[in-house]
Amino acid sequence: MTQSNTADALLLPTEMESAIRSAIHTAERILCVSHVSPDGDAIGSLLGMGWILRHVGKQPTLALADKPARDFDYIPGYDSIVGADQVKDAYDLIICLDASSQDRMGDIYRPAAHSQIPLLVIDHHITNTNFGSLNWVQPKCAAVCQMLVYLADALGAPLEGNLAIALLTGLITDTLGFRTSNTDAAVLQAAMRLTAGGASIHQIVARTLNSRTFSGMRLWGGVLSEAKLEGRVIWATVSQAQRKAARAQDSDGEGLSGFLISAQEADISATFIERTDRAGETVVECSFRAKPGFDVSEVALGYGGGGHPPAAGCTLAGDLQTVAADVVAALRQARQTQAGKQQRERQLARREELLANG
Ligand SMILES: [Mn+2]
Repeated sequence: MTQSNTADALLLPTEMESAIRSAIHTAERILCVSHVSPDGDAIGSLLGMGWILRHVGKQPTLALADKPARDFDYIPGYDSIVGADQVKDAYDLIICLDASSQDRMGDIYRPAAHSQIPLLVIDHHITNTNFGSLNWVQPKCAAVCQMLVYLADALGAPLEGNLAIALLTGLITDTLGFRTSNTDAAVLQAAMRLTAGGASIHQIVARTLNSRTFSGMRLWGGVLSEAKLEGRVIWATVSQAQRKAARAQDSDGEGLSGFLISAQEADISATFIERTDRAGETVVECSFRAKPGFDVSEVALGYGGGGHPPAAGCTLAGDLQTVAADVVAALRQARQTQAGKQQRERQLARREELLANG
C-alpha cells in the first residue's frame, strides 16, 4: 500500500524518486553504509534501508566502520552489520546514509576500489557536499529515517515490523524524543505511521535516550564541574586521562553538548573530547549545539566538519586545550555576529510595525 500526501511529495521529488528506483532495481550487489561513530539515525537508517531493499528482492551488505553500540541491538538485523574486513571491491551500487561527506564513511569506502561504482547519497545535513553520483539531500527532514519513510512508500514497502522499529529509532534519537526545533507535523506524521505499524516509542526511548552507564555519569560529573561560560558560549573538555579515571566507554561523552546547551546563560555549547585515532594520532572531537536563532554549522564547516544549524561538529588534530581555545574563540565570534544580525532584524521589524500603524 502506498500512502503519500503533498508534503511527502515535496520531500521526495518525483524525478529523484524515479532515479533512485531505477538505481536500486538495476543493481544486484548493493552495499549500504553509514557514518563513523554511528548514532541512532545512522544505525536505524542503515538497517531500515536493509529491510526496504529486502522487500524489493535484494540482499544488501550493511557495513559500518565502527561497531554499533549494543544499545541498538533491539533493532532487527543488528547482527547482520559487518565491518570493513567483510566489504568487497565489487558492487553495482553503494548507498550512503546520514553522512555529509565521503570521509564520514571511514574505511568502508575505499576510493581505489569503489570510485567507479554508482554512489547514491541519502542525507539530511545542510552541509552535505553532494559527493555521490546521485544525491538526495533533504535538510527539511529531521532524520534520514524520515526520508526512508517516503522511500519505503515509493518502493511499496509497508511501514511495519522490523522496518518500523529501525526507522522510528532514527526519528526519536535525532529529534531527542521529538523536542528539537525541526520537529514539525511531517515528523510526527511519519512517527505516527511507524507507531501504527507496531514500533514502540517508549521501548525505543528506554533503550536510547533514557539509558546511561554509571561510568558515563561519573565522567559527566567531573567534566561538568569544570565547564566554562564565556560570552554566552558554554564549553567543556574531556581528556583521555579523565575518561580513563572514570573507566568511561567511548560513547560516554555523547550528549554532553546537548546537555550544556540547556544552560539559560548560553546561546551556544561545545564539548571537546580527546581521542586517539586509527593512526595513533591524538585528535579532538568537537561537538556544537546552538539555541534557536543561532547557527553552529558554519563554524563546523570552516573546520572541515559539518552538521545542521542547531547541531554540528568536526574532528581536529592537536592538543586538547589549544584546539578548545581556538574553536571557542571562533564560536564566540560567530555568536556575536549572529546576535548582532538578530538585533538589526528586530529593529527593522519594529520600525516596519510603527510605520504600518503610523
Ligand atoms: Mn541524522
